Amino acid sequence: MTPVTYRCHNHERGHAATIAEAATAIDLPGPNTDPSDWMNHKNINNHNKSITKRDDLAINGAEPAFGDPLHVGRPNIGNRELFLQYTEQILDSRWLTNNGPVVRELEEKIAEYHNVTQCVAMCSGTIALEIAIRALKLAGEVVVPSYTYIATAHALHWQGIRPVFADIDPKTHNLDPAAVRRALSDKTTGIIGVHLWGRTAAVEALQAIATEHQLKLIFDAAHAFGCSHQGTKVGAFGDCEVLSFHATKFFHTFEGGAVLTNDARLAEKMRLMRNFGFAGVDNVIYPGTNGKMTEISAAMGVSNLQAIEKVVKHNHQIHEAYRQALTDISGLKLLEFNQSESNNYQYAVVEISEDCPISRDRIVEVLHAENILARRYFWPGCHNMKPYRDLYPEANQSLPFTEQVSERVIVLPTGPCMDRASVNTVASVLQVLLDDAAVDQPSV
Ligand code: T4K
Repeated sequence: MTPVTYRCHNHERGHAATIAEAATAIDLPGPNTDPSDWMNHKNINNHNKSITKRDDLAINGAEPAFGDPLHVGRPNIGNRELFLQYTEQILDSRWLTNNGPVVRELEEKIAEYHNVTQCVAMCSGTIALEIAIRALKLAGEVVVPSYTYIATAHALHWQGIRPVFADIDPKTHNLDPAAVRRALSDKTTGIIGVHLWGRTAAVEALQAIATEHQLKLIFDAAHAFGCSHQGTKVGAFGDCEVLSFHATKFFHTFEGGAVLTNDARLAEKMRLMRNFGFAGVDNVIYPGTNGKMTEISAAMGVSNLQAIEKVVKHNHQIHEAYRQALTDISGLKLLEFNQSESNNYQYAVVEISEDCPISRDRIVEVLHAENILARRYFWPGCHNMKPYRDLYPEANQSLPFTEQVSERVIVLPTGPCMDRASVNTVASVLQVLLDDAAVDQPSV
């Protein structure tokens, strides 16, 4: 491994290049070592209830299907043993943050994994978005989807930029390029596309608009770690792409995020910005912020990266299990991934049909009673959240598909707490509920 070298605040590097090198001395597992049991999770098989009729539902007085709750965002714990060994090493080294060796090692590995030259690790995806927005000098208005996590909009508003919400394509849940064109004004300086659920946005069409109107283009790739678009992994599209490493993400560092790009100058600027603008020990050349990732977070990242193929495989199996189990339930449709791309399969997103005999919110309520903590992401859309509803009350007029989709989506539990049997139990709850609602709606 080539050690990464550049200045860091208060410290000119002179010690061991990477933890990986130091680790050789203490015999850490190498990259080919089988990760410890990342799926070792007490929720697995905590259910044994058969659900075949309405009286079996917790909402009708039965025991919940699951003793422990099933979450949408149960964190993966990659290679636990490796993480603990890194932790010892970090504590012994007393180098805890400020662009330390494990952060640099993680950046190098993530850049390599995504085939880009630059990865700038940060303390959260939100800060990474804010820094990318600032480094690209966005101002005035920026076009974004409303159907996304609130952080995409906040990262703009926080910097005095107006998020102009454009509608989505109801088939992809991603920004509709035609709606983006309609949202442009003479104040527009950029577009932020979101690769929602890890399914990539309309990259070429958005790039064409950005080029035509001389706008900057950022992709919020918070859901899309390791995902590809026409065979190219995220990271290379637009001016830069932003990952989130929050605990609930496919790949996490407890909290964290990163900007990926092939633009070395942009990356250098963002490195400066995340470290208060320090260009040397006493030399501040920009009014920066603190966006740094800690060493312990990076250690979690390196440990998760080592187990990543197992996580993808497990997620894919769970997604396939949902696909099979939900096939015969009319009124529900599971969003598919393009099998010819790299996917992380982190989200199992179900859309209820227009003629579904029961409301989305009632379905979520029934699932919660079974300890199945399904989510209504990203209801009601950013434009309907108080800060933006107060500022831009007219925004809803141009967002019919955002409103429609956000009323119909349910995200089901995935990740290490799930196995095929739990998926089948979730599906049997849905089957009984919908069958029952179809014959006798008022009783459920
Ligand atoms: N852009 C997009 C498109 C995003 O989706 C996000 C974040 C961002 C930007 C910003 O990136 P960050 O600044 O967050 O790095 C969660 C996450 O907090 C958030 O990171 C994520 N998107 C969003 C989609 O989901 P919540 O509030 O809906 O979920 P939360 O934190 O309540 O957790 C979900 C479930 O996971 C719960 O049932 C509890 C369980 N859980 C959670 C944590 C933290 C665990 O079992 N263990 C845990 O440690 O936002």
